[in-house]
Amino acid sequence: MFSKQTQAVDNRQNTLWYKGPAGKWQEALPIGNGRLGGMVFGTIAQEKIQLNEDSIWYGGPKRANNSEALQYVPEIRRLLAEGKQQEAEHLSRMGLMSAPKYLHPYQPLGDLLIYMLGHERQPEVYHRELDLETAIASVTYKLDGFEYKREYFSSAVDQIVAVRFTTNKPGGLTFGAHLMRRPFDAGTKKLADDTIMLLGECGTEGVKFRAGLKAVVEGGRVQTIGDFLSIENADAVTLLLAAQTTFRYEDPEKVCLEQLAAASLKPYEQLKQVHIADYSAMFGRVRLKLSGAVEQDAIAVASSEVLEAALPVSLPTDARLKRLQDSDGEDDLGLVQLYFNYGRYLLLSCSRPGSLAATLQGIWNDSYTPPWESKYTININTQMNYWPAELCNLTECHEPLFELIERMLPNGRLTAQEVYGCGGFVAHHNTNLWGDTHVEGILVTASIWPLGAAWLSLHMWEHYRFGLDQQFLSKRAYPIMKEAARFLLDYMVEDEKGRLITGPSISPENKFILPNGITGNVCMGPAMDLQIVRTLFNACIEATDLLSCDPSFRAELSSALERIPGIETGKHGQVMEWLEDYEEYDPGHRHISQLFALHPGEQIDVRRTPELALAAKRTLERRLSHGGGHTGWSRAWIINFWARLAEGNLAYENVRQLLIKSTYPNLLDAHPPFQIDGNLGGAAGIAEMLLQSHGGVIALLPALPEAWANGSLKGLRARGGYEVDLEWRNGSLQQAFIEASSAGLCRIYSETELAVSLGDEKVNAVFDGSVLEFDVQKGETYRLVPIN
Ligand code: FUC
Repeated sequence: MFSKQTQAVDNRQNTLWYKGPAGKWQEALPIGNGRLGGMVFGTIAQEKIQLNEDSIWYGGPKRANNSEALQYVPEIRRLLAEGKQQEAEHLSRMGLMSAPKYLHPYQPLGDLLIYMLGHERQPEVYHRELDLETAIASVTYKLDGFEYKREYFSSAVDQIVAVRFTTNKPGGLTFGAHLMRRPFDAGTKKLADDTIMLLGECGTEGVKFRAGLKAVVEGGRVQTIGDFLSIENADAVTLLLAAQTTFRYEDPEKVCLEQLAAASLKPYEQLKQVHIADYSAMFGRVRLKLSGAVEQDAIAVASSEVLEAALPVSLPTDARLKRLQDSDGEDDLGLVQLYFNYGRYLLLSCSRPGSLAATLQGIWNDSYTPPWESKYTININTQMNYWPAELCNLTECHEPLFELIERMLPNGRLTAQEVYGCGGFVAHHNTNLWGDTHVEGILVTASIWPLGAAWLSLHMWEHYRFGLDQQFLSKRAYPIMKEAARFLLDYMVEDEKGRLITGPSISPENKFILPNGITGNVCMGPAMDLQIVRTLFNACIEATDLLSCDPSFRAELSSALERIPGIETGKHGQVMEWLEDYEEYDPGHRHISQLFALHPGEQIDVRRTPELALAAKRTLERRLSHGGGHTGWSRAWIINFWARLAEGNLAYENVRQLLIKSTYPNLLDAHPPFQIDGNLGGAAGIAEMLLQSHGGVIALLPALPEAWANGSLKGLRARGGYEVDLEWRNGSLQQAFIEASSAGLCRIYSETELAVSLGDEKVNAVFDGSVLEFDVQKGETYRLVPIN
């Protein structure tokens, strides 16, 4: 009898490692428990751990809808209809946008700095690493023949960051540790001989925060001197850091002290093991092994065991990346695996139940004025952060996004009423800690875009589609989707051809050139808007069927759908980005919004709509030939697009380009600067190359590149409540295991017939030449093998 393989884990494959400390932030290693994060530099004499807490944002809520907007929306539409582009944009800027009083960025908490006595020398040996299997960073070095080790992790269980120092030199640890405060923070106070507390605030309307640092010393002693914890002649020390803000607690100091007290009662080894158990239970759900072409003999020897990737694990990670960059893309499948696993690690470390949603930088930001305020840009970036959540079996990491959407809801209702005179829920291209939804900023290129809530609400629908949680659908997803759809029904207008269209809006964030040479952004009915509307309305209709509710709303959606323009192709054979076949101002633009329907949407499909799929291909080729994919996230989206187009080699080429052009030595994504969307979208893209489940069918190895001829994969999820394991050889599926979480009809896309079995029993399946169908029972795992 065949059973699912348990794969042996080799930690070296899932470790980022370096021969020296980080010289700059882009070399430091991220740790995080969703809420509390650090960037570990690993410097010997003066260690630095740059810290973040997810609710430390400058300033308070803005709730600043432009109070005059209501009267100008029809006026802007009229100007657009009359072809008065510049006048329409001029009025949009003044009439719709909320004056930015001040920007409200996500901010750092501060730095934990550690000054070691007598360590100002070159070490004899040095090693720094981040183990993705345990979510523990560590540094080991040798000085004067003595060994020193540091371990760093952020525990979701104990809600603290722990930094552990050990040495084989008796009493060999003497150092001062302090929390570097920001110029505008109140300072640090002493709470006990072993505890200091940093006091901070984020402007008069913003949150106040506390960060407590406590030393647990073995041998030697601890006292405070000035702002420092002073540790003398210890054998081992654990530094515990807790941080909280008034966003969650009235008295953050009290909570910090409770968390420090609780953690300090546990032996370090217990803190560590509990952290590893909690983290690895989620991280270990998915395993990916990739190998290139392997000789037949080797395959025979390896039999059903997993083939090792060609891994230069002996090279430090930065050197390995550089090798790829210098050779312009020589295969390093181990690095691809590492990048994929790092994406899962990062999502788990910056978005967990109880934390806030991942910002543009996850939780890792060292600037008080970060690019784009390190907030939530919801015209692609925040959504991309969550693409791996369901597919890569980290569904609980999606929860903070749902809470963000729910926090936005009351604001979005007000914005819908005050700006557009509409019901329902609207949001524009940005939101923040407070879930603001107004038309933000002064940039017409980005701001005039009221589809943010609609796109985000589809994430709740996707959560349902993957897990089939009826309760979630009825209590949380559908009510939000319905309000996002309500807004659109009220907001869309009829054009001169009787079609229902959105507008004023934009195609993020590209410009078109009108026949008279004038360039513009603001328009009626850009392609992505209409694709999102169609996706959302269809999802709502399906939800009303599943929940047997709202027949009149359902009817309203159905009749609206009949009047919404479909996807059109233009003069370059491309998918049109706007309702008219305008020339793009920037044909290589980083946003490829008109392909929403290809990914994450599914109206364009290689099998169901081959002509549109061809147009999507032309669109990508056109973007790329004009320099597209130049930001990390754009490149990551391109991987997902090629994967959906079943173009494995092109998808892989873009994985390589992501690593070559848009990746820092710590493997964080370079927009540039650092943005986490490229990491997370890239990881999702790699998964999407191997498993897809849109359009009602599961596709196994839909975009397998030639270079990944052999490999295996365990634990990805497919829509319909499935978990999938795959094994392939010489570019062909060897076997698949599909575990069903509920009874139903499983549909697999396949070019060849597959035999289905459950244990030793054959399962009846119907194959029509492209789709294999068989009934599944809840909790059972089915084995699929090609019939030769
Ligand atoms: C969008 C993108 C930019 C950047 C910003 C945060 O505006 O166009 O490239 O990622 O979001």
